[in-house]
Amino acid sequence: MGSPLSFEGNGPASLDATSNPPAMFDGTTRLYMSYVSPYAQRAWITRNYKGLQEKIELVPINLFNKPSWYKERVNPASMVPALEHNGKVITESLDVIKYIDGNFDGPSLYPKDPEKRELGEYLMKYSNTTFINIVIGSFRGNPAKESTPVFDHLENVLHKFNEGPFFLGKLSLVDIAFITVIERVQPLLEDAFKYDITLGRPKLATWIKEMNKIDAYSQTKVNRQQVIKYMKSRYMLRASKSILYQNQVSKL
Ligand SMILES: N[C@@H](CCC(=O)N[C@@H](CS)C(=O)NCC(=O)O)C(=O)O
Repeated sequence: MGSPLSFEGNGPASLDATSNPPAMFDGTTRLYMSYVSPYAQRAWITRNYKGLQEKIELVPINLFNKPSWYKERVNPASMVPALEHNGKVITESLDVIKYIDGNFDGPSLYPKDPEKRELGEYLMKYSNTTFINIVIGSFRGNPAKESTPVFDHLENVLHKFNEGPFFLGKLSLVDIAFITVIERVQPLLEDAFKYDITLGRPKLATWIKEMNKIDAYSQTKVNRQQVIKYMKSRYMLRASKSILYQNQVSKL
């Protein structure tokens, strides 16, 4: 029986501490991921969008009951995602999505235009640092106030290129980097704080709608109620005295 907070997704069953490792470095390209992780989800979306379902095998890892071989043989940092390709392992979600985009067939997810690339680099880094830190930090205080500048910043950037509803105009790795985080923080902000991040932010509202129309993304989404339950347990019940519970919620 899985823990009440672990969940499976739309793909193969997760490997846990009782599972054998795959035959590593046998020529198969493998994406080690988790259905619960926004970082791993970025790589999963990128793989799907580029039509690499047959070329990159998904290897979901149960982060609540992780196999010991994962740290020993795949990623010493013990985190997902990790991509096994051509005898090496690439880690860190932003590096993994850039690697998949640059080294496999399928539609390009990064523009050639230097101005867009520069903004794209900045935004991807921002999605993993300032943005996520401020939004998650605000859950302990007043999110409507504290996270306003970062959502306003996204709204402003979305006004920059008008050839499409996405950050760099056309869909890119930048959109993929942000949507998996938005998918988790937006429901929690609405449910627990009655804060609608799209109110007064028409570009952000349209961007979220457009992202949800993309199958490569929608296939990877986690159920909204599960997200809310998980996010509450992770960020709003930190004082819980249950050690088991603390272990279960320290995965995101
Ligand atoms: N900076 C890393 C963060 C990856 C990360 O934090 N992954 C989490 C899941 S969301 C993880 O694997 N944690 C290990 C664990 O829970 O045991 C990236 O962008 O890939």
